[in-house]
Amino acid sequence: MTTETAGSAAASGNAATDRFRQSGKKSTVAADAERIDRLASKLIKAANDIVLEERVSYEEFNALKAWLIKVGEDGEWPLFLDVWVEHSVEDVATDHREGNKGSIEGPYYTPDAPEQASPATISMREDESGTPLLFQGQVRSTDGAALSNAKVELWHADEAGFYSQFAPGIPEWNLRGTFIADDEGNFKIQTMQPAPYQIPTDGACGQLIAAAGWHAWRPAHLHLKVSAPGHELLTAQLYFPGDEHNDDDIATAVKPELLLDIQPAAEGNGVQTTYDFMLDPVAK
Ligand code: MBD
Ligand code: FE
Repeated sequence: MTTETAGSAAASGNAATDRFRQSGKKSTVAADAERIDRLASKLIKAANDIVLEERVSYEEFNALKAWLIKVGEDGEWPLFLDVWVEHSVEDVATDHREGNKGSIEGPYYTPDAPEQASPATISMREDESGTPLLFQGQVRSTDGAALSNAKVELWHADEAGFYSQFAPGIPEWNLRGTFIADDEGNFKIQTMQPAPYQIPTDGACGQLIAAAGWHAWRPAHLHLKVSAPGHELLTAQLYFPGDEHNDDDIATAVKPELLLDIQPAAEGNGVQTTYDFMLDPVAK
């Protein structure tokens, strides 16, 4: 147990770092020296302002250096940036939208999850534990038109708060899938309710959280990418009412519009929820 826990931050961090490298997300932007100068100068100025305002000591400066080195060693740059910065990038990228509010992607998306036509059951272990969750809804355009064959990608943690491909011992596509909605944009997916997620406590990010007296929790959430031809891709997360971390998500990624309405399942055990998505047409 100790060894497993000790290995987990670096293992999931490095998996997230590898995933980023393979994702095709580029490490360069179109070279525009003016823009780079502006952004880098602002970042450097912000750091210097903190040093001067807070009279940062050599001891603190060296602790920062050591910590930044460890963030890289633990592979936790994707985790650090997605937890503490991505929410602002997401706000900027989507504030023109009239359709659904989205939320951050986070570090644990993997593309090309096996495709199934709706209705479907997400890939899970035979003895997957948790509360069965029926997740259904309709994908429409902002003008109200149903989007036939919309695509709903869903990924989330298991009942212990772990993601497949980023924690050991979980089948590759567990609780991950791509679902094709019907002609009316309707989807119906049987899955298992995820648990709240704790940022790994034994890596650099966890060290910062403990040293600062913060908590390491994200509320339980479903991750989604919803798409249809001619429409902007929606990356979102959905949350469960009553979760104690909906109001103090470490990743600042909860929005009121993203709270689900959870009802007892109409058939069988567990719960069900209906959530409709509205996608913005791509601007012409
Ligand atoms: C997660 O599961 C997550 O969604 C984010 C944003 C950051 C860390 C872990
Ligand atoms: Fe997540």
